[in-house]
Amino acid sequence: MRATSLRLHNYFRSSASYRVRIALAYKNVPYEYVAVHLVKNGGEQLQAPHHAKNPMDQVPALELVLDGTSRVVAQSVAIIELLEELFPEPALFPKDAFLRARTRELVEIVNSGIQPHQNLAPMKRIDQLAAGAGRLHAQHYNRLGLAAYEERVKETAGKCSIGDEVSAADLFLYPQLTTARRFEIDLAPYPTLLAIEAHCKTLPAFQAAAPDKQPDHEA
Ligand SMILES: N[C@@H](CCC(=O)N[C@@H](CS)C(=O)NCC(=O)O)C(=O)O
Repeated sequence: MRATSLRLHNYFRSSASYRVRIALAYKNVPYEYVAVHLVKNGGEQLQAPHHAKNPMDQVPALELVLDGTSRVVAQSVAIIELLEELFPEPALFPKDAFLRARTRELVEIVNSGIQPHQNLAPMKRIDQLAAGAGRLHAQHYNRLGLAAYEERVKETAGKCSIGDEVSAADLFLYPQLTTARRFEIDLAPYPTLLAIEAHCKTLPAFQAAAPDKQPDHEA
């Protein structure tokens, strides 16, 4: 299948967008950056043009032409798996079946165990139910998920989560640690995660995808 004209609808500070930016940079795939501001104009993700691309009203969404047909895919896991199929090298999933499953397990610890709890919309909803509780809720699930990741990853970690090669798991962990700092989580209890992060920080794909390198970055 031939993929052309990739456009990533995303937001510099979004950790789910950050995962996809790392994948695109790691696989050296050129794309157009389309900024969707999650706060300005009442939240551009909630407006009709973006809703048509992702009915969950979230970023990222990847628009692309596949064998001549215009398509849109949302959800960072689905996007990264599609990129893996379209651009297999360098691989983001190990060849070994167990390690591939373990990669997906680590991905899900972040993707479903942590990130949904710190998202803007649920935090706002929790704040409506109990003022100030949204942030405490996000902090709780950050600690829970990072502790689980730390415990699990010790079995496979080398320089990265799965041995010494970058895998999809690192694409989910790395942005999550940036967000955890924003929530003032003490990361000292997770030394393996910090060592993986320090290694990934030296890699060009992780550097290029950083929020402060994006065209819509705001201090
Ligand atoms: N599971 C989704 C999560 C996407 C997501 O939560 N995106 C956040 C930014 S990181 C968002 O658009 N939030 C907007 C809102 O909550 O209004 C994915 O992996 O793509």
